[in-house]
Amino acid sequence: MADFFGGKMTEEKITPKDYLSGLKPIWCPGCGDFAVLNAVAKAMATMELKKENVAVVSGIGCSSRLPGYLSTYGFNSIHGRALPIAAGLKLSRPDLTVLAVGGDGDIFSIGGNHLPHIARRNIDVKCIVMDNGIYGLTKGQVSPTTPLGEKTVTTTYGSIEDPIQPLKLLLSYEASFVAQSTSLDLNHMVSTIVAAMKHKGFAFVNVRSPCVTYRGKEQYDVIRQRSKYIDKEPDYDPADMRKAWHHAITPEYISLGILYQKPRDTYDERQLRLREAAKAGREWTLEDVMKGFIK
Ligand SMILES: Cc1ncc(C[n+]2csc(CCOP(=O)(O)OP(=O)(O)O)c2C)c(N)n1
Ligand code: SF4
Ligand SMILES: [Mg+2]
Repeated sequence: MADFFGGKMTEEKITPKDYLSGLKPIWCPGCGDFAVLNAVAKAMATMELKKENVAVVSGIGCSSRLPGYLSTYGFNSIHGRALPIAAGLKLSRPDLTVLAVGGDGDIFSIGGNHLPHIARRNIDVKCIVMDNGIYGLTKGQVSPTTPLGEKTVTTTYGSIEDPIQPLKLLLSYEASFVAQSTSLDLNHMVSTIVAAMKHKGFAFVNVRSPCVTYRGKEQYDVIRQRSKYIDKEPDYDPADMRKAWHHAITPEYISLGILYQKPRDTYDERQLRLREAAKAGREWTLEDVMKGFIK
């Protein structure tokens, strides 16, 4: 039997399907984002999250359509603004699990200036980027993660830009959880997203997710051939920042797994403590607050 949110009222186990809205995705056949949607639903089912306690925020892009395909709360907002909206939501409703999802263009390009601040503040939002190295929705323009020399509709002789490297960025932004996965490996995505959800603080997951239409389906082969699971290494230690840097900058392979994880105080917790301290011992009136602004 379903409750008001379409959730289960009985003791029946929640399944990934319960997190899907039933809206048919309009992604191209073969798009990597299908697998990301499934992984997010599976991760939520693994965590047995109540749908009414989850909000998924996005900007604009093919990948940013993802919240519409879920039955949780969702907000397909404006281009580049998934992170500040997710941050505001988390700070006003700390009880919610808040995800920010989107593409390389949305998160690293137009929304790029929000990334360092949510990371350094360690706001408890889980950010999942579907990194396809292209602006898919607007028909294949060069993006900040398009490889040097790649031909796109705006770089017909090959891109002359050096791409940004997301994992390097996030490590230098002091993100407390930095991971990479790929649409090619559903189980790996699920376990990585579950780990991100369990992590206390800002968690960043870069998902190599092919755009078959504008980067070609051979992207699957490129990722398959170049990937390496870093947690299979004998000396793997995600708390070791030096090793994390090595896996982030190596040109030898595409690192898959949790590169870095070190929990620390979150902004959310500090804000709560600040509120308690401000309230302690005194009643604040509107007049008191206004006086603070007029010297
Ligand atoms: C302010 C603003 N500028 C530009 C656009 C056009 N636009 C929409 S999506 C997009 C890029 C999307 O690329 P990405 O985030 O990588 O998503 P993908 O489609 O590849 O999943 C652009 C440039 C817009 N909607 N709003
Ligand atoms: S254009 Fe690319 S990113 Fe967009 S739905 Fe098609 S394959 Fe996916
Ligand atoms: Mg993209």
